[in-house]
Amino acid sequence: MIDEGKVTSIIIEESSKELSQMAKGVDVVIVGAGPAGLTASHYLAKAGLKVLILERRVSLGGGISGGGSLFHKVVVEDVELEGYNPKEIAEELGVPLKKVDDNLYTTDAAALVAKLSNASVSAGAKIVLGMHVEDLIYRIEEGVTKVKGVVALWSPIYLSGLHVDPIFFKAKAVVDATGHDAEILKIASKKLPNVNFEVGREYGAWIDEAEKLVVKYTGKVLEGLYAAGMSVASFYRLPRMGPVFGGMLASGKKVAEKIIGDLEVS
Ligand code: 48F
Repeated sequence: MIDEGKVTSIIIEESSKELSQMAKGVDVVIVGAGPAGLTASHYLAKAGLKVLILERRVSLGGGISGGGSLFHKVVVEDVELEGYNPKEIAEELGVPLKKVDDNLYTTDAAALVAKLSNASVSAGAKIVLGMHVEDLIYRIEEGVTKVKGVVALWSPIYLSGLHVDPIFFKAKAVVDATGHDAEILKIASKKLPNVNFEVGREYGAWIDEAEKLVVKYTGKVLEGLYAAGMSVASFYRLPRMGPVFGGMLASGKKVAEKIIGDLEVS
């Protein structure tokens, strides 16, 4: 016999225990559970870091699921992008690939979502869905603005427009993996002192350039704040690439390695 009240109390107690632990501080908060955020979380968690992904939707995968105009296949390439090979990363994460051209492979959008999500949680990353990040925690140390965590609201509260105060998650590093909108970089540009940048929108489509440049420019934007995936393209005004996902995987892996280096994980 399963008691209804017990089910609810288990959910609330177990969630609260974890959320309260994570609020006090994790190593990395990743905003957005798209391809870049999920890939980054796998490598960060695998390196032993405490990783929390906050995703405002109640689903994983960001822009993957829609494939190319809702066709259910996506493309990953076998090329070197600034030292990262997307096909090799996909294989490392268990994504089933079919060769369709000289250096092009395809997989189901659903398979990519499933395998990246599995790689993330299996490595130990924690994913909280339905959580909208709306602001940043910061400090100014010796004149330098440093990001120290995020300010978040459950998505239904955010969407309702109710005047409800948010909750906080402290972190040594925050990653903007919010896609085209580069929401966290926009927040930084508007809400943090001594930050002198503006965030625009990516240029039109040019796959070869987009895939290389998005990996090249992936990395730290401010002390404590990093960008991965399409937020990099918006921030640096790079071209877009559509349903080719290699650059997102490579960008996720690169940002993870950068943070691991910066946090000096041995
Ligand atoms: O858009 P998204 O998939 O970003 P990505 O990882 O990959 C981009 C590709 O999907 C595709 C492309 C390249 O092939 O052009 O678009 O860079 O995933 C971003 C996730 O962030 C969530 C959003 O719901 C999505 O799942 N997100 C955005 N803003 C917030 C957020 C926010 N303020 N708080 C929490 N989650």
